[in-house]
Amino acid sequence: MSDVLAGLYAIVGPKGLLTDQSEMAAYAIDWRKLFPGKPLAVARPSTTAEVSAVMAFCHHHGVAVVPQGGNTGMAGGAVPDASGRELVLSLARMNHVRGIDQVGMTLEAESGVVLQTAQDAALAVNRLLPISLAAEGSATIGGVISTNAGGVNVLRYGMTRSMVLGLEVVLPDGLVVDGLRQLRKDNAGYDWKQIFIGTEGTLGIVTAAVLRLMPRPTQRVTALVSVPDPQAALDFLVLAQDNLGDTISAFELISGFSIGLVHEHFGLSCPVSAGEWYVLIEAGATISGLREAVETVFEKALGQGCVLDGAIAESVQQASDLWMLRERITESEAKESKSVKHDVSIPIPSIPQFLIDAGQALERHANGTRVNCFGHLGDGNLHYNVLIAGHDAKDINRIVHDVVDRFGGSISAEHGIGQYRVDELALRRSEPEQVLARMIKTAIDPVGLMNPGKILSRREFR
Ligand code: 2HG
Ligand code: ZN
Repeated sequence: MSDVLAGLYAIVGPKGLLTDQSEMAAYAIDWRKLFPGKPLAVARPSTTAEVSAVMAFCHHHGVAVVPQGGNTGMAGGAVPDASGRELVLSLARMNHVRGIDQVGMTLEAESGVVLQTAQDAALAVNRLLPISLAAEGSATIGGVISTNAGGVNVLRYGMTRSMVLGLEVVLPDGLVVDGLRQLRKDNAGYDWKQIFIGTEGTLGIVTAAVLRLMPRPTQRVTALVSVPDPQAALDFLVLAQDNLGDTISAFELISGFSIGLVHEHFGLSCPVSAGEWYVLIEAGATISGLREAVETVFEKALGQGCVLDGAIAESVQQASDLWMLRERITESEAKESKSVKHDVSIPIPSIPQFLIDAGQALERHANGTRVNCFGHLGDGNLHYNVLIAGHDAKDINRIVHDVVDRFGGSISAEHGIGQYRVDELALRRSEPEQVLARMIKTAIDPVGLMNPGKILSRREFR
């Protein structure tokens, strides 16, 4: 064992260090298998003090560290490069929910707690942790914070950032910064926690968090409707906003193509007559009358012609079946073909025109590609995934992102930059924005040891 491995072993003990290639395999590559890496080792500390000691040790020895949660990310942000010199620091053993405050509506959890475990802990005291995404059975609190994850409830509750009240982080040199406050209002100085949310472990390691909880809706109405086109989906959104207000928690656009993939690969049938596009809408409330209100919106929408057909779930099981049609899209796509993913934000009224323009641009430059489009229409976030037919991923990214730029959009709404979008980000952000990003990185991680090559190019920092 090398001196470095022996030093790490002395800190985290036998349960906390993996060096065997087969044991490290799952930590070495992202789930889409796009970014195979080779870790120096995998450290699995079980306390903040151990994380701090590992970081101080790595800082002293110039070892780069790649933090990893559930490894469910879409952009290769949590895996090491192939050099065999980067240490993966898995937070998986830091998996305790430390406490819940029902009155103050907060939950404190270590960063390796699986999102679903935290959601269940909140439900047990009749509260809601509204961060919700398809990977919630494996994604961790630290991971969703570090990527500022979105998901299906952003429309009502905001991104992960809006749920974070307090953070504990470990800086690249091992300094522990404890900001685990439960306060709703706290203007005492810099709100430093914000720079660790969504920066994908490039500035430090999130070890624990205090999250805001919400009242748990006692009634929930879930419906799937077919719509003639994306503009009609937006007309339906306006009707829903006017009549259901902020009870709407999810408003998901699904293409007929996506529904077809889920049918093909999981045998799931759609209860609504075939359309080019669909919307999955969910509303929740703690006072009565919600279902009647949704039915009224549905009637109006049918009358206006923005909805063609629809089904309102009659039971929890039916609601979950409708959600399966949405949640299985990513896996169906993976079974169908290789794909070039785009996770774009577009100003909401421009979405129909964006879809037309992006389709035409692909036709011009990459004829014969198929597009799996779905996403969080209520937030202006589309997953515009191009199923590859012998085209270069970089070209496809460029074509789609050029259209995104024309609409003043963003090339990453919720998945982050990771290593997948580093070059594209450098093209799309202004020079002053890039200067500022480098100033922040250099101030906190001057040696460039934190998650190298993620968000910012490796060339600039190592
Ligand atoms: C979702 O909305 C996820 O289901 C995954 O963000 C999107 O597979 C994708 O591109
Ligand atoms: Zn998504």
